[in-house]
Amino acid sequence: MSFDNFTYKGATFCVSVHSEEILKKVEDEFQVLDDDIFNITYPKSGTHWMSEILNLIKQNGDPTFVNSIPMWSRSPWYETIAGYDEAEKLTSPRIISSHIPYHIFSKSFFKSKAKVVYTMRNPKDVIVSMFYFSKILKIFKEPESFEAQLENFFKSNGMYGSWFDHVKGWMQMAGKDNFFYITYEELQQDLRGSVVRICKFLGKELNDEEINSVVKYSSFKVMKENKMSNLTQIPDDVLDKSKGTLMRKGVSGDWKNHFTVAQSEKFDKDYQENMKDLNIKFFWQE
Ligand code: PPS
Repeated sequence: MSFDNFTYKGATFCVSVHSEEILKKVEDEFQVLDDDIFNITYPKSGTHWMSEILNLIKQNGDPTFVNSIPMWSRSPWYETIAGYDEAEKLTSPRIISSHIPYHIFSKSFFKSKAKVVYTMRNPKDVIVSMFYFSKILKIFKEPESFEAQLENFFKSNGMYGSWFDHVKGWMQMAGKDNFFYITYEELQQDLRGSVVRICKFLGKELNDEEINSVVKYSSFKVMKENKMSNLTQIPDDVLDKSKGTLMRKGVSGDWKNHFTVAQSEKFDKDYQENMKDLNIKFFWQE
């Protein structure tokens, strides 16, 4: 995947989506409020899914809001040119999405009581998901091959920089009261249990019926049909919907259909090397 890019503080950004001016504002000027909730991920790790879950929790399981307001308006990506002003205007408690690397995150967060939910996904599935998304998002030049996509992953020149830097950066927050991390695989394995854990972290008490409703409306099947969540409302000059969709497969382990044994073994070796300093084992490794 390649695109017209620029580098800001060591991470790669896209000229048509980001600007240095907005990134500076994100870091230095954005006023984080005590009741803000940040939905943070590396791309293709479950951003839309977590956004839906958080917004449904905020609405006590009532789907009216997520069925009537587009994803990018209810929880904008605040580090983007299009999302920054929208995020500032949200009604509190604001749910703000972002792929921002930890070292560029808003400084005012660290003086606030705001919370971060950080969602990660098996990087092999991140690569597969990105491979297909690169074919439909028009700002990307279509990858020559899966092999090329895989190689790029280790070159750190993907959007938002290196997956390893992103995860290791955000994991510096692990153990803090206002930071909760979860994996896409845990959401897959036990969505209801995950929703209960997220509610507990947010201090939000939902009854059984409300939790069931969060689970129902954030399921892949329902989200895929929700025009406000599935990106089908994005104009054709941005997303070539004839070639695919954001809501592609929604499964864990699709990498097994794409990686050769040799590619997988090499990936595992490189992964170990890059992650050797982090003493956290993630769910997909178990
Ligand atoms: S983005 O563009 O970076 O914000 O993409 P992101 O939302 O992080 O990731 C897209 C992948 O998440 C899958 N997805 C889901 N999986 C399961 N259940 C639900 N409800 C759900 N919603 C989104 C989506 O299908 C993409 O994964 P792939 O593997 O490509 O299908």
